[in-house]
Amino acid sequence: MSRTTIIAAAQLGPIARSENRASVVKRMIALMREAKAMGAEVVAYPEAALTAFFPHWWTEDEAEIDAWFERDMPGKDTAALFDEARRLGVGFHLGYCELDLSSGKKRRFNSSILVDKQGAIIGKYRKIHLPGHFEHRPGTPFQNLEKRYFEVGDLGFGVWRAYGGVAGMMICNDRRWPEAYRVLGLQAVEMIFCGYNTPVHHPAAPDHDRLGQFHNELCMQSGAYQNSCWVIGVAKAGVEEGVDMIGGSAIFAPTGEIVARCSSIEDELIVARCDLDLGRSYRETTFDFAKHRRVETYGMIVERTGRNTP
Ligand code: ING
Repeated sequence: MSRTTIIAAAQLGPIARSENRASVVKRMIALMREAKAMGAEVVAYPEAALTAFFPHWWTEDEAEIDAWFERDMPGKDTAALFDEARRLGVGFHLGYCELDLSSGKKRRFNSSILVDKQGAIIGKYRKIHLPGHFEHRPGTPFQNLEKRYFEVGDLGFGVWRAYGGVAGMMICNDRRWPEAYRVLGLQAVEMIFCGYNTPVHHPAAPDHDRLGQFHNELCMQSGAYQNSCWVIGVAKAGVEEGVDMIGGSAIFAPTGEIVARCSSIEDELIVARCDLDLGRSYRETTFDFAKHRRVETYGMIVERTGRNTP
């Protein structure tokens, strides 16, 4: 008898700078209720799901920057989401901007959490691959200042027993780096939750724009297939403060197939019955790491140069 978990991806449309967290949480609760009605046991929300994606614009005002972060999780506005999850008996994944004061120093991270059906936080991840640039680039149509506003995540890629299996997380640009999936795959991850805010236009490489959706699916299909796991990719989509972002939220099977995909660039829910044992035949044959990987041979070269050629 296979272990199945019904997983929902709750894509969000644009969030205006002026939209407050309470209003966004209301949108998220509506999607959570729809997910529950469709039998979902866990709902995944996008990266930085509570506010507009502020790394798309430049500011040096410390107070303005801090206003985009959550000091507490749950906080006064997100408590309603935790309460509703508990009431419905649904777990959830949430991407948010974390302000950590626990060390006595202000630390800012692009983070995500896994919450169980009782509303308890069971896992946290802090984004490692921060794309974009640190300096202001006034000549471009928008910025990507994640290197300025966030620290590189210091929690590594972890897995947790959750939602009937083994769950892990990554955030947005992480999904373009195969090592992110492999570190989770080496921990026998069965479902990876990944939120994203991905502009259609890439100022540094405009010729890539036409392939944005293709690359989005390519990296998550390969990550799922090469690590015999489910991948749930959830977008913040649509034109947000003048930045057009891709949608394409989807649920990827360990076969590499897409089993559900959003068709809009607004708030939209997709749901899939995920057989957590579907990856087993891949993990025990093609991707039997112990039998086929020879990391002792190529490990040194890749570690030293980051490439296969010395
Ligand atoms: N956004 C984008 C992403 O990785 C990007 C940035 C887009 C990088 C296209 C490279 C190519 O999807 C975030 N927030 O990481």
